[in-house]
Order: sequence, then structure tokens, then C-alpha cells
Amino acid sequence: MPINPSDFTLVVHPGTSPEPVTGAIMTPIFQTSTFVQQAPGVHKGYDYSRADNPTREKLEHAFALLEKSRFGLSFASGLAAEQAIIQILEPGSTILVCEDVYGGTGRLFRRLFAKYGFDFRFVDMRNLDEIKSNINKNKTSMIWVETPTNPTLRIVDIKGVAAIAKENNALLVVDNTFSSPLFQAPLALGADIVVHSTTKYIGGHSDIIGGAVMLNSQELYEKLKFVQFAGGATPAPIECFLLLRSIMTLGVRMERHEKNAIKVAEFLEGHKNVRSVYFPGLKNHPQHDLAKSQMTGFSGMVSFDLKGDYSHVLAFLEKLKVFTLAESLGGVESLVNHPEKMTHASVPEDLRRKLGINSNLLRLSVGIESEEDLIADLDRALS
Ligand code: P1T
Repeated sequence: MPINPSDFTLVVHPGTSPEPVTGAIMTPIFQTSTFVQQAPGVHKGYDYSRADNPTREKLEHAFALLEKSRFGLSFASGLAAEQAIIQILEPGSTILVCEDVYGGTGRLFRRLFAKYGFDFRFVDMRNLDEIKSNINKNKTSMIWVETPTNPTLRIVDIKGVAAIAKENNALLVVDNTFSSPLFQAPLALGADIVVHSTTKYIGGHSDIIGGAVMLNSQELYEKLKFVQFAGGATPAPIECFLLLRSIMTLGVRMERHEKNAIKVAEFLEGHKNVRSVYFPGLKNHPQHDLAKSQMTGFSGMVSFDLKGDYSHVLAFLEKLKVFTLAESLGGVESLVNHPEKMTHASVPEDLRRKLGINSNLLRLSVGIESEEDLIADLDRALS
């Protein structure tokens, strides 16, 4: 499906302008921790890089452009961004969480924040009635959605959840990492806050760890800005520079990721050694119509169950040459991940079973290589 044509232009001009002193076309890396002051408190708008840094400022402006939001904030990782969002809530708050979030998100909530009295309730958000029956108007302060989900590629109806959130005075957060801002716009669908692991598609080259938060509310922005400044989980200037550079190619990369992923999913669907394929772009994905209604493209993530037992999985992984076995996703190179033993090992076992994260499940981050080479690689390993 198409990316909005104007977004190809937007990403190449992510709000940056030539540097005024030298005319450098690219935003310089202001690799400095501190800034000179003419008198105490008198300076050119920057005093200390944890508070503000010119390279980071440009990046945060670019983040806001990407999600068409009023504000953007950057963090040292996707999880640092998520942590900041929880930290704007009162201790003891109740939060409804989509049950199949990234394993690290679940770990952050269950093992770190639960210690501080937060009450996280994990529910199947494909079913809006489950959200309604678990929400408490006086207690639930936030609903946390990931869509498509990692690794089973389920879809959550953002508009539907936004209506429930509004009715109950709860904030709606959407982790938009799997779609990238070019294939899904949660704020336009009613979300209050969007979060990204910029380590993935926005970074796109598997060379940085980062996070982003985008939102429209001034009040929430100020709270998050305070957490960012007081907590200090900010990215280094060089990482801000690398992200600004990556954003310029986000359009062409996402178009190609999606094109290759569709081909890979169709190939896997027809293979005799594959039991099931999870990709929202396939017509027989149970939520294909919902995906089509809220996404402008299906992105580049494909999961599937291999037939056979774990020894077949190991043999398959060993034979792959183009796909590399590694955690993470969204880079230009194709990766394969075994969620049960890798990214989702921290998910409680009963929940893993319920979600279908078993030893036969594999997750592909389909890169931008040639489609023929990707399919030939899978074909060789599958046979
Ligand atoms: O790794 P980090 O930048 O902290 O981002 C965490 C994160 C948040 N949200 C989603 C949807 C994610 O997929 C991730 C990180 N995921 C992986 C490392 C992975 O391989 O799935």
C-alpha cells in the first residue's frame, strides 16, 4: 500500500536548515556537555546538554514532523522513552497493557515499575469488550497499546480503544515501532502519546539504540520534558545526528521493507514446511481489514511457525545465509529472531503459551535486499 507521497519529501527535509555560521548543509554534531554563560543564567539558550542540545533539538523537531505532532522528545532507548511515560503517572496508578507487548516492555512493567505500586493488567486488546470489562473509571489512568504486536503481529483497533480511553479519562499510549510513522498515525486515530524504539525503523541501520515520544498536549509534554531532564536518559549528540541522517531515507526504506515483506509472507504461506504465517498484509490474517483501515502499509515484519520440532528450527537457522540470527528489527539487513529463547524469554511461560510464542515460532525482520535473494535463502533453508 502506498506511503503518502508528501511524506517522501517530508523525511528528506526533516525540519533542518543549513547551520547559520558555516552554512553546513547537515546539522552538526554539537558534541559538548556544557555551554559558556556570559553571566550566571545568561547564555544563548543552552546551558547543559542533559537539558538541551542543538543537535538533539533538531532531532526532536524531526520526530514531531514524522508523527505530525506538536511535540517530540528523544530518549536513550525505546525502553527509556517508555519509562519516562510511566513516570508521569502517580505511583499506584492502574495501567491496562496489551498482553502481547515486546518482552522488554513487559519486563519493565512487571519487574521494575510493579515494585513502585503500579498495577499493570495485561489484556487481549483484540477484543474491545475485554478492555471495557477490565477498565475502572476511577483507577485506570492509562491504556498501553502496541500494534502490530511483537512478535505475533496482532492488530489493535486504535480508534476503538481511544473511544474507551476517552470515556474513562485514561490516557492512550501507542507503541508505533512496528509500523514506523509512515504507515500508521496513532495520534490522528485518537491516541494521546506515541512511542517508538528508534533503534528500529527510524534508525534503520542497526547502529544506535534510541527512543522517541510524540504528542500534542502541552501539559503532558512539560511533564515528559521534566522527566527527560531530571532523569537524564537522553541520547548523545552523535546518535541524534545519526537518527537525523536515517530519517532522510525512511520513505524509501519503508516502501522497500513492505514490498519485500509481502513477497516473503506470500512465499512462506505457500510452503509445505510452514504451518502458519503472521503478517497483517495477508488476506487471511484474521484482522487484515482492520489493519487496512488504520495502516497505510503493512511494514516489514513477518512471523511464522515452522513444521516439525526444535531440531528443525535449529537446522533451518543454521542454513540461512542472508537472514542473520539476531535480536532487534527494522534495519536495512534481514534478521531472524527466535522470540521464545531471545526477545520474549522474559514473558511468563503461561502467557507465552497463550500467545503462541512456542519453540517453532520465528520472526523475520525483512530487509531491503533483493527479494529474489531473500526468498532463495528461505527456500534453501526450508527444504
Ligand atoms: O530496545 P529499545 O530501543 O529499548 O526498544 C524497546 C522496544 C520497544 N517497543 C518495541 C515494539 C520493541 O520491539 C522494542 C525492542 N525490541 C527488540 C529489541 C526486538 O528484537 O523485538
